[in-house]
Amino acid sequence: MAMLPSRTVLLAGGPASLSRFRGALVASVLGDCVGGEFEGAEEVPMDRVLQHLNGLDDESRGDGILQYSDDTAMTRCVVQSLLTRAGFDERDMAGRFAVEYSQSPGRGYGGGVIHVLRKLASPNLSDVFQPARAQFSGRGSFGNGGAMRAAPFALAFSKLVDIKRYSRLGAMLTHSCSLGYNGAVLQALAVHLSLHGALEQPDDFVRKLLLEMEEVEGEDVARSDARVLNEPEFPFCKRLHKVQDLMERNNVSIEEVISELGNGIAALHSVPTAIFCVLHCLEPREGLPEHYGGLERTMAYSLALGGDTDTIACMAGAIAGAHYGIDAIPQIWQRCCEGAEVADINAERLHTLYHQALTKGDSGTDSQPHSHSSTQPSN
Ligand code: R7I
Ligand code: MG
Repeated sequence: MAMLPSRTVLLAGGPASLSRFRGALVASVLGDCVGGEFEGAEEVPMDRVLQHLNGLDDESRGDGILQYSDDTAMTRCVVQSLLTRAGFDERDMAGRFAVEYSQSPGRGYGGGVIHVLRKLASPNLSDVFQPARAQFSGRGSFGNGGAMRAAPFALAFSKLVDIKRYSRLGAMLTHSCSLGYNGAVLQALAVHLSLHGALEQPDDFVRKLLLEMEEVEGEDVARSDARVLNEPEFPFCKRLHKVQDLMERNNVSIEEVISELGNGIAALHSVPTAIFCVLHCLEPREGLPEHYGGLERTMAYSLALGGDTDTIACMAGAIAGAHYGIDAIPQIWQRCCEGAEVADINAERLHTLYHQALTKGDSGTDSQPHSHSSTQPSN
């Protein structure tokens, strides 16, 4: 018997459709912008979250009222670099981060990363990965700053090997600890799978992530970083197993999600959390408005966790947007967010680049958007 396409497939289009590309980039901006309100709160009563989101429907509040933070600022740099260079170029990307920070330093950057961004502005810098390596006594940052800007790698490259390689390198420009850059790899993989419809089978989605991350975290450097930071080996895989456990439970409280997965600025305490938010909100949930679709539920739920709300909602937004597509994001919400229009235009450009590369690859004339990398970062 032929399977009928699901409602999401009908709405969002097939794998890697334009709607999914637009959904991913625009919903990541949305999460960043709406999440700013609750950043740092311990846990936010759902009533307050819904009040905030309902307030966005007030036409009189004007366009672009919610400003984006470093999440979107850096994501835009990644996108511009990938588009301009038609692939990964670490010097170009690093230069864009430095210029963006110098022009607009008040976007809420992490306390450590600003030192990297200042050093990246130096014209005499020969190794653009060096400033990140010097962070935190030479261990590098484990913050989620690499992961928050990882979605575009899944929209520029179609092969898993490229997505893993370049999302890692892109993150290493500021985050050289494996607990930082592997969070970026996990986030990019989640967006990639979602873009290709894998959230239609939620259990498989997590199993596929686990399969990839077991390889990623099997590296010696990841094992030794985990030991040094008093984490178990395969820390992201461990969290993905917790995601599986939480998915199996009928009733999961927000307190349990926070205590099991975290809601903090470490990549380990936020990327698996964002993934769980998306999975949990695939179905209607008690406490969330019945008229909300999955994208709206994901936004509301991410904010209710408190903590690093803008970044968790930004990452959950990218994954959910790639699943539900652009039409799932209320127009009025989009209009409230600074940078949503630019994200939409960029998504279309990435979609063109992605499919051009695929066509060339298929005809055997070229492969994928390529690398201009001259150096490889040492660990
Ligand atoms: O990771 P990053 O770019 O940003 C993290 C969050 C995001 O939500 C941003 O939007 C922003 O709001 O902050 O910033 P980093 O400065 O690299 O890391 C953030 C913080 O994590 C640092 O300021 C430290 O407090 C902490 N941190 C560490 N502390 C001790 N040892 C990160 N790595 C370490 C470490 O190795
Ligand atoms: Mg943030």
